[in-house]
Amino acid sequence: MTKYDASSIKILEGLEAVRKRPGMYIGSTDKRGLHHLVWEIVDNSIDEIINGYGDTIKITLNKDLSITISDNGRGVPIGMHASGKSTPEVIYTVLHAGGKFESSGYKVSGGLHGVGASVVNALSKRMDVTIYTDGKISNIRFFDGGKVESPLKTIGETKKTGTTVTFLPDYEMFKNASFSYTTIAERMQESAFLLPNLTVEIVDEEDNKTSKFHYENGLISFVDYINEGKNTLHKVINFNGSKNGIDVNIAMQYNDSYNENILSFVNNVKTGDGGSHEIGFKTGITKAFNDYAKANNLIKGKDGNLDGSDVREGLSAVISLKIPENLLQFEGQTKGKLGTPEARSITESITYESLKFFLEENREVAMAILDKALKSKVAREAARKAREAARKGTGKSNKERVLSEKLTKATGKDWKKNELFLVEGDSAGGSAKTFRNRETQAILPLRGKVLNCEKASNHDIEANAELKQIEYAIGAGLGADFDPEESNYGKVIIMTDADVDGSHIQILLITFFYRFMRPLIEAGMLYIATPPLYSLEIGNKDKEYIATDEELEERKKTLKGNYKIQRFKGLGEMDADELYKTTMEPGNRRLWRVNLTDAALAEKRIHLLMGDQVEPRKEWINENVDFTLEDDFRK
Ligand code: 1YM
Repeated sequence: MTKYDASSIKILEGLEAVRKRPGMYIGSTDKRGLHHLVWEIVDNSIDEIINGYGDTIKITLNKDLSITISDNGRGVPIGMHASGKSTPEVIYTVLHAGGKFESSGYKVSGGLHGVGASVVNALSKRMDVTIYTDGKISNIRFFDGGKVESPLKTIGETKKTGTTVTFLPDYEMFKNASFSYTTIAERMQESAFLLPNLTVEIVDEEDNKTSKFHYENGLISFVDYINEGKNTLHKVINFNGSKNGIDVNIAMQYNDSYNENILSFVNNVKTGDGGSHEIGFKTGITKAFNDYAKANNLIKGKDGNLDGSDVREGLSAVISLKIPENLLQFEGQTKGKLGTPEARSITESITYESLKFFLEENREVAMAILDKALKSKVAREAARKAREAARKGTGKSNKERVLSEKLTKATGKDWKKNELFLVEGDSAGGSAKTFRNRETQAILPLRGKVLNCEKASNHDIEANAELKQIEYAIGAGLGADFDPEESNYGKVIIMTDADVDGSHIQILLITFFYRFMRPLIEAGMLYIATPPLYSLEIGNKDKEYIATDEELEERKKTLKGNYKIQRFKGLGEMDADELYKTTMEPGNRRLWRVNLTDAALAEKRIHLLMGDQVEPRKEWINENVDFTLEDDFRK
């Protein structure tokens, strides 16, 4: 018989709190939250490997929708805890248990990480932990959100060491979510790049897929991977150094594109919003290239200096820092930005010294990169002169002419409040014009398909009338010259039909913004409007609008008697006032913000999905798109 004493009741209350408010512990209960459970368990394995124990992690997606994660570290300690319970029982049932989170020198405690294995248990239908340590195999099992089904017991002998955790998420809480092989594989591949002694194996029992990641060359392989399929100017440059307990490791390589791709990590956790280490790196490379260019008479005087943006054109780089816990500072809402001031000066000096040395030793590489940077400088200065001329009135006419034909401007002067709608088709554009908010909303109708910027040459893009209109309407430049602070609008909103063509136009436009106005996306200024799919009329009541098929199904269950459902095939089928009310009016409309959480992944996806190589695209689509879910196309 189980005895419930005061401490057991407290533990159950703790786990219950997690079940009541899962979002507080794992962020959300969608796909992202579900995968958070995996990272929670995997991070314990990774910590063990970083500390020098074990070298392999295996993840299996089981047919019964549970997942198994195992490592060959020391194994979770199996001794008794002061509370009279076994250590594993404490680790998997007590919130925030695990003294290890304070003790291990490099653990990052910012953000959502490290909330503990007990949170995973609380949100699981079943959890099974098998530990190989001290010559024994020990097992403990839980059910229904962390209740002990079978306490820790020895089930055999072994010479191995390690930990294996299997859990079945409580899918009542994670409705409609399922584990994604691709998501897990991509994240684990990233860990394998950062930890060169790690091997990760991933198995999907349902689809009979497996992947294995191991990269002895670490960051060099990471940059090779980012630049895969691009024309690179030289071999990957790799350097590292260490000062005051901070380790810096950097790999970088230029390709012949205009895109900048810098990824940074601190203690193996991605710093998606950059921070002091990225600033140090950027300052370091700018100085090193300017010094080299001056020493070799490629530029003269102060006016000749290369800008940071000049030396980052076509650059792919990965920056990885190890910072002791007492120096760690994270900033920003998502704690994705490094604050640690020392990281800036240390990264800058290691970058500057190493790159300076490298350039002196590798003249050909130095000249190839500088040639590109100097061209960027010329283009940047020409663009600035053109802008200044436009401001003074000269050269203005072309821009005005391009726009006057198409753009319906907003009358308000506060750019942050103003919105630019890019509307599919002239007829919907016309409706949008009549019923917009004249003060804040501007309308630019787009005719037909937009150019695919991933396939087109820069010349084609420059000559494309539609894209020119967008560039001029926003008025903040293009490419390296783009500055979101100069934008005429606080929001740029893509409004297309809710069909396959509309989705295509969306992705073509997003590709354009990603390639040529990426800071606009990074600043959270790009949006997608979501017109309703259906209208519902019941007798003579006001029309209702329904956004998705799921919502329609739900609504239908509550309907009795006579009603009329209309499916909108396009924006043009709505009356002008309907379009405004449902899709454009602040407060009523639903906008999706386009965000860029994973720049490296976005880069590869855009290249893959919008580029000119057909086979890899087909492969990816076959693996990742579920053709039975017609609904996905609208999203
Ligand atoms: C599949 C999940 O959890 N591995 C794992 C966890 C631990 C240890 C080893 C470990 C850590 C330490 C000492 C230590 C954990 N230990 C604890 C605690 N894999 C997985 N592998 N001995 C073993 O950090 O000192 C929590 S997790 F709290 F007991 F130390």
